[in-house]
Amino acid sequence: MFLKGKRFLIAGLANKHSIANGIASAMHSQGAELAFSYQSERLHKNVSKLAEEYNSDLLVECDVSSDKSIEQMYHAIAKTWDKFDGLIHSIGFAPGNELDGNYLDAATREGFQIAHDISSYSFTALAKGAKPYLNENSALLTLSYLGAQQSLPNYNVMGLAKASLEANVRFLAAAMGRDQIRVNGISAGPIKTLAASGVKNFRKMLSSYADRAPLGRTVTTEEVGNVAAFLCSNLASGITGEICYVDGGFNTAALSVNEYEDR
Ligand code: NAD
Ligand code: 0WE
Repeated sequence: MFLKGKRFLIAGLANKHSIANGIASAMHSQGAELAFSYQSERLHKNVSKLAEEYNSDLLVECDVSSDKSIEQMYHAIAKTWDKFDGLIHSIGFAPGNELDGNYLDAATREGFQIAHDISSYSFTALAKGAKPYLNENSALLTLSYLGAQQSLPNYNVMGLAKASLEANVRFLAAAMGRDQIRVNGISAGPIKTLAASGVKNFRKMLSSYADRAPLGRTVTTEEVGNVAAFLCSNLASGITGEICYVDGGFNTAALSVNEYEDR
């Protein structure tokens, strides 16, 4: 129970398939007390059902594209929690038409701005708002993807936004470290969530991943959740500014072992 006595806000829970749900489950198992923020009224019922399983009734609406919405969320949380111990940012978005086809053809100024605002700046905005309420030894965590480091089909402007998010992790770590607040990221392998549904050839991508990854499979939200729980706990007290890969080793392998084994 390495999160006993700690309180975390989880932003980005949409349904049971969400990476945020794997994180909530693992953190709850380790004894954490949880609050949830959800994007819009439309998600309230879903989120409150899931939150119940984690003995949480601290649910607040927050659209991270609005500073006012973020301010209202922290105001509402402060009515129940005087202080807390960190937050999980599990939010990413680009307009759908940006994530289809050739990057140069798909890219627009507006899509670029929205992707960077929702997927990267919002982490800074949440950190800024949380700062007055954070205990010492707090931890902030966000979710990234390999597209931050390497190009791949269709991920397009989200790759640029994730590169910005990973730099954000390093600059926030430097900005908050002297207050003993740690900031890290997890770069997760592909998982079939709401944000991945509707992505062209996603199933084909999952099987290419499984094939090249040293573990020979993709990862689960539970596996991402366990690493999230570790990074937010005092077990990781010496880790900050880091991007930790939870991808079955995919990013470490240039070729699949399958194609070269003599069997
Ligand atoms: P998901 O759809 O379950 O979660 C995305 C969340 O972002 C949703 O809860 C949605 O409500 C929220 N969101 C979008 N715009 C928002 C806004 N304006 N205000 C507040 N919330 C907003 O999908 P997921 O796959 O669990 O995604 C969570 C994170 O994990 C994202 O950052 C995503 O980029 C990242 N990630 C996903 C994968 C994958 O393959 N699924 C892999 C690596 C990283
Ligand atoms: O970060 C993500 C999801 C990003 C995402 C997905 C959508 C689809 C629906 C952001 N915005 C939107 N907007 C929508 O309208 N992942 C890592 C999952 C993902 O998404 C991809 C991937 C992978 C992997 C998109 C194209 C190619 C690969």
